Amino acid sequence: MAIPIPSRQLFIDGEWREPVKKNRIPIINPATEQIIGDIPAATAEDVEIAVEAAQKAFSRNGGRDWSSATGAYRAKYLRAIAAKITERKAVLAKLEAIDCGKPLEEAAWDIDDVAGCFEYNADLAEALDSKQNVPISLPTETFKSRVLREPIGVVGLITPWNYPMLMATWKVAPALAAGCTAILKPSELASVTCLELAEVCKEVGLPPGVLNILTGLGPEAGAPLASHPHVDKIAFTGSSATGSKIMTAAAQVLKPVTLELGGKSPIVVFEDFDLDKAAEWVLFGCFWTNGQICSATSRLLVHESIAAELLDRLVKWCKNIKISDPLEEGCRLGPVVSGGQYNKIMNFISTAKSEGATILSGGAHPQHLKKGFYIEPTIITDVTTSMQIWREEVFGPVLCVKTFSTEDEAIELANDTHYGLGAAVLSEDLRRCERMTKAFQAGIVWVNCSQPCFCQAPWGGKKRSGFGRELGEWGLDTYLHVKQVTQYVSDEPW
Ligand code: TXE
Repeated sequence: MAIPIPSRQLFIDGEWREPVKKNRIPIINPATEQIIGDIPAATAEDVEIAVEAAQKAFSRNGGRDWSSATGAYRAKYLRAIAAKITERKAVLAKLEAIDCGKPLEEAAWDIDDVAGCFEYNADLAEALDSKQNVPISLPTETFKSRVLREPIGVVGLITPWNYPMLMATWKVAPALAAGCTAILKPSELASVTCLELAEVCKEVGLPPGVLNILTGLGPEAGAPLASHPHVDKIAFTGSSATGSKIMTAAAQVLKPVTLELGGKSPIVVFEDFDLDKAAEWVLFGCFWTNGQICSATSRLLVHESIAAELLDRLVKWCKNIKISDPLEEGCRLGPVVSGGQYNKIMNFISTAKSEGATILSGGAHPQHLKKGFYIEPTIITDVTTSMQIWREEVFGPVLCVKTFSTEDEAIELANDTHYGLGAAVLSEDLRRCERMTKAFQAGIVWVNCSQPCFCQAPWGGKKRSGFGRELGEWGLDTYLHVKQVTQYVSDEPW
């Protein structure tokens, strides 16, 4: 059953605050196309106030500030946030399912991951305390060198709508663990659970200004954050086009950026792999979260000898799964996030048809649903490598398929993309898997699976899928500044 959407304001300096221009953005339920609430729309004026609050929280004069507190102190807050999120899991999962159209069961997994990521970063924060003043061995005894790891400063975190709370957490948790203070700008298409994160922070008594949450449009709230001279770093997940704009803005003030952008990831299925298991991974890899995953393995490369049998299994699944309101029991595929995304995906499908590809399954709005941004799971064959559907990120429930005959051909096709986020290989021959792993031009490789993600393991891309890593210790490092301290320790005059 649907639940009411809480009405919230911007979260700045530990308080709810109306946006300076008092504007709001409607929330549209993608399953019904109805307006179900609204979120505040921040502008440059609000960014200014939030940056000031974050600066103050980073280093107060006197008193205990976030940046110089111990990691153990910060970890207590991260653990308290994790506990509150777990307490509210049922409500948060529902809100997320309603807001972005994700099946409720998947939304619930995401909320577990959110809590897990805060917990894990609490561990990293504690461990940071013992990683200060690490001595460096020098080829002389005249000097001593050591390394301090300090928080970068005030960070701007700009996030997308496909995993609203989880993508925010991938940035917020390590930023806070490192001792940075932050301004989070979630996507205007799905901000509801990020505003609930603000409520959680209030309840656990997170010091004011440590995390500020500004909802709003990209050009109005995101752009001023990216270009702000007192925001010391930007972490972004989203489209390559917006990533490029953010990097350009950041370059004006020479601030570091980490970018997690789009993808067009391959899954390569060899003839020796069990067909039922292969079908499961291919489907999960492409259609989970309604296909709206940056790392979705949306290009299936299948050995020609098993292509017909595998496709048969995939089509059967596509025709039998439950497509419904994400809150309905057993829903496997909900609507895509917005009308804009719906039209974009439908255009990809019609361009593929007009370029000569075959829509083997799906390709339309499901007939049993009158309203909502639903798209049937779609499988496209007879694809050439020059077609748009092969080259561009669709970000919806669309799988395109090509066959191969040799391992070399599979590698060439797999790497035939500007993107380089994920790649998967399914084969019983582990030596072959190892060769493929090395040959893939991608930041993440899955062997005999697709998509599993753990907050302990590094996440990020190559080529136009971006750079910098999130998660694991690598994720924490992107919020830390390494300071070299070298001391003259000899009694002899220099
Ligand atoms: O992305 P945007 P959109 C891809 C996917 C999708 C396409 C468009 O292909 O179809 O992007 O989605 C903020 N300065 N991905 O339009 O614009 C924006 O408000 C600063 C892949 O939603 O990249 C939001 O918070 N910020 C992706 C965030 O950027 C700006 C996940 C992402 O929005 C801004 C989502 C600006 N000028 C979409 N313009 C992935 N890698 O997982 C927008 N924003």
